[in-house]
Amino acid sequence: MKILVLNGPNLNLLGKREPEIYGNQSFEDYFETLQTQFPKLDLEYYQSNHEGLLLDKLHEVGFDYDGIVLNGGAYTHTSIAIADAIGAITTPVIEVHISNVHARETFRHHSYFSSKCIGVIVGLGLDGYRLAIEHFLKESK
Ligand code: CA2
Repeated sequence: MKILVLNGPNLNLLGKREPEIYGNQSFEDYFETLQTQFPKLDLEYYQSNHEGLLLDKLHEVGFDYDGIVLNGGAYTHTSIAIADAIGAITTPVIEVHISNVHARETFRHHSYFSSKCIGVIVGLGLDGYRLAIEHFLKESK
């Protein structure tokens, strides 16, 4: 089973700044934990700060992989192009946000992605990624 974890802009800064919102662990470290938690899965991680590269990655894997866990960062609230890509691909996507976006600024309350995703997990910290993968695993059985 192949699952892509796809992170958008600024998520490469996790663990370096704003620990009160995003925690103090880097995503690379957390991804190693995820791989040990799901040793039988083919897990891939990709992060980009560039909208077009995120689109290219969705197009690349979105007809072959079994699931995509997407934290689009701030593009969640701005990108119709990424929303269109999620709608165009056949691989199911789960939207994840580390922070509870609904308890933050109003501009973070709207997501262009949510209606195109099979589910949304917000505010549970990095554990949201694990929960999304658990869901894909459960659905495949
Ligand atoms: O809560 C989330 O996961 C977000 O997707 C994170 C995005 C934010 O724009 C969304 O509204 C919610 C921002 C990621 C920035 O990550 C940083 C990490 C450390 C230091 C600075 C930014």
